[in-house]
Amino acid sequence: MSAPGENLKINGERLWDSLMEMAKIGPGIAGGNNRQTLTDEDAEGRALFQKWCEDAGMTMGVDTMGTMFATRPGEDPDALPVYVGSHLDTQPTGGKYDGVLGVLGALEAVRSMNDLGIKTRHPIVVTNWANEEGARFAPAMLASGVFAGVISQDHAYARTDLEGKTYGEELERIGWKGDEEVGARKMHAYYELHIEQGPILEAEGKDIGVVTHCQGLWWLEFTLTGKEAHTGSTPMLMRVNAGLAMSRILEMVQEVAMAAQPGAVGGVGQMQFSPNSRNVLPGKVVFTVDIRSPDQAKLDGMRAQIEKRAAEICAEIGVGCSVEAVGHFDPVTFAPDLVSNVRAAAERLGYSHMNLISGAGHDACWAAKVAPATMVMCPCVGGLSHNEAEEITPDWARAGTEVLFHAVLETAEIVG
Ligand code: HGY
Ligand code: MN
Ligand code: MN
Repeated sequence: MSAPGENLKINGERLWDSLMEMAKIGPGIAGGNNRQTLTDEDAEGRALFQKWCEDAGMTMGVDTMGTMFATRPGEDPDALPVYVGSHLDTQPTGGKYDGVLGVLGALEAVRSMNDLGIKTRHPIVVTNWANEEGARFAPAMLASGVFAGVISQDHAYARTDLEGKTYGEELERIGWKGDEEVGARKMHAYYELHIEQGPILEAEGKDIGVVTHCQGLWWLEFTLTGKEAHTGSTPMLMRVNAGLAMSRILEMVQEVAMAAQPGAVGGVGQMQFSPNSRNVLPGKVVFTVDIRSPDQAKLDGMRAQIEKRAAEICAEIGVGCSVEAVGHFDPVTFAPDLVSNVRAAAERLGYSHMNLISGAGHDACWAAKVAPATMVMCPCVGGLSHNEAEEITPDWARAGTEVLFHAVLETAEIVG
């Protein structure tokens, strides 16, 4: 099929209204969102998304991990669907657009197909992946990881949040455990629109990121075992201070990541002290080191260095040290044909664009294991994300969605 004409546009106002409507569900305390996975707020957002999909003539399926699949029929009953989606769950202090733009942008593409009376050979499936963020239940991209067959559903169901609730229990509790077998669906292709969550596109003045790759990731969960003791009466030389060991490990992670520049990041976002009392030295400290690089050797080299040096630091202080890899994916190369569709769509529509490696992980990284997949990115203000002040412009949202729309139509093949 020839590529769709540059006149095929989406309804940017309708898209923006839907983004703002969804943002009312699970509001944060500073203008963003706290719609964490499998919370009542997540359930409310899911219900609204389902209503919108059904209003657009789609039928909803849900799998046993809670991922939602809204289908717009194609003309060829034998043609595998083109999947288009992202995630509606947010960080505890998340923005209004991370993930949400990809789900509602995909919905807008279908709404626009309806407006324009477009028929496609392949069905279109708008997808809301469960638990992309991994903030409440580690790891990130949990449901898409089960879908791709790299994480077992049993493992996923047993993941616990900080209150000890399990994924499986919470999915049942909110009433969004579907009946479809995870991964039984087969994809012709997968597209995901997402904000960049970094500063490059805005700094370069580009409307569109043509995403060629995504950097790989390790989440290393350290458990350090010290000795609970009085912070006042315990002499310094008698302490078995797990908190001190943790601080030295954090400093070392920074050193390792800086020494691996360019193209490497490392840091810690979550830690727990136990008993977490002001005047008790911690008996246990648990924290997750997040390291990433687009270069496989660099990524694995950082992991090896950090684990080796952490063991040395703990031995020196006399603190017990164990580490578990609770999240991982290798660097991803997206499907060149789909990447070309995105680039051609941006050119046809007159949007400035550049190749980009995604710094953040996305469900597309796991979808790429089971089907040709790629991403479209738009800038975000100051490159800020995972912060309630995350912001984009309506023009960026429209441009990204319009490019997504055209690339999807190219793959789904217009037949009438
Ligand atoms: O961690 C990530 O890269 C994604 O935002 N879940
Ligand atoms: Mn995201
Ligand atoms: Mn995120």
